Formats: sequence, structure tokens, C-alpha cells
Amino acid sequence: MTTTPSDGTTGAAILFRLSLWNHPGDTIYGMFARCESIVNSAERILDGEVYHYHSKMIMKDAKTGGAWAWHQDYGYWYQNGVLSPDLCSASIAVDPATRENGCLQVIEGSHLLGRVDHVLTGDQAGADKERVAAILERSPFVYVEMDPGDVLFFHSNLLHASAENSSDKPRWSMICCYNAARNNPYKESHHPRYTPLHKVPDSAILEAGLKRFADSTEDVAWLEDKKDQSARSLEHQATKHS
Ligand SMILES: O=C(O)CCC(=O)C(=O)O
Repeated sequence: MTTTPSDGTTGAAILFRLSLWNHPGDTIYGMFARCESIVNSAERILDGEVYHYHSKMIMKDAKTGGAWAWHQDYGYWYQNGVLSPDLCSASIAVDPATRENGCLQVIEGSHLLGRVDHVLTGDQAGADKERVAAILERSPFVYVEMDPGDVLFFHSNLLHASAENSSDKPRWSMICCYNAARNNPYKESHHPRYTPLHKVPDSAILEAGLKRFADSTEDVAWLEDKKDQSARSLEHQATKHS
């Protein structure tokens, strides 16, 4: 399934393709999300059992893939009844990620600053621009260039962004997001509450071969844009406070 950008933008324009699903399932994508080396690393980072919060494929096509504004993932996930920022993401490079094709940019140490307010600006929901500018005066940002198969783990309060893909090469990446089991959201949202994650050995990735969603009967709960309320609730707040 392909949808308009949903977690980070309101989807006013299709600047990149994004597919997002809530449960890992048993395809090759699910094996990446459930494999021991990734899940055990997330558990070390979050200091305890984690569950799968969702996964997504970001497909920035050559010359067309758009930019993501500076944001913290917890800036959106906060809206989903998640009480603490004990979540992290594993960004897996499918293609080489370079400055030219819009690799991730992160502000060093920004995960220690706490949650920054997120607002809608134009068609993007992002972190308060004045605060981001002040943070950038004190802390550098770095381009995270990666080779295929490299994985970047990052905290849900890390400020990150990416530029458009101006190169003639695509940049696809898969991002698996995990929440600490002890941080079960207090209310229902479009992302799951605690659901036990069944880990698999890393060898399951090769064993799954090219098993794709079409070859599986498991319901991974695709998230369609209209069901993603994170950015929508920011919109409501912006309206309420203005
Ligand atoms: O990989 C990218 O270009 C941006 C992804 C991102 O910011 C996110 O998924 O929150």
C-alpha cells in the first residue's frame, strides 16, 4: 500500500511515497522488525522489553523525494496517549543514504532537551522553528550517511530532518519503531498499545526470502492517511490556541 505522508506531514502534497503498518507480520519486512539483533538493541537502548509500535517504508524517488521538517517523533506520538518518550526507531538503509539523496540529519544531543512543541506550518507539522533555530546555534547537526544495511537507532526526542532528494538515485529506507512495554499508552490511538513482539533469529530474514505482503495472510494493520490522527490533533490545537 502506498499512502500520502502521514506521521510527519498532513499529506497536502505527495512529495515522497510512504507505506506504514502497525504489526510486523511474517514477511521479510516483519523479519527485519522482529529480528534479534534489532529488537535486542532497542531493548538495550530502552532498558527493558519493547513492542512494535509500527514500521514504515520511506521511498524518496530520484529528483522527486521531498523534505521532512525538523521534528521529534515524540512530538507526534505524545498525542497518542504515550506518557513517556521511551520509544526509539531503527532506520535501516535500503539504498545508500547520502547528502545528495536526502539522508537523515540529526541534531547531536537534542534528545536530552525534552519534548519541543510541534506546530503545523504550511502543510508540514514540525518542531517550533524559533526553538529549533536557537538549538542549532548551540548544537551542530550532522548528516547521517549510510550504506545499505546500516542501521541508525535514535531516541524519540532526537530532533531530525531530511532534505529533498536532488540526486538521480532513489533513497529508500525502512524505519521500525518500538515502544517500551512499560510505556503502554493510556488510551487507544491509530498505533497499537502493548502487543507482545515475537522475536526471530536473524537467520529468519534470509529464510523469509522474498516473502512480501501479498504472500502473507497476516493482517499487519496498514495505516491509511485518514486514520492518522497525530498531525490532525496538532491542527486542532493550533486552531484552538490561535
Ligand atoms: O528518512 C527520512 O528522510 C525522514 C524520516 C523521518 O523523519 C521520520 O520517519 O520521522
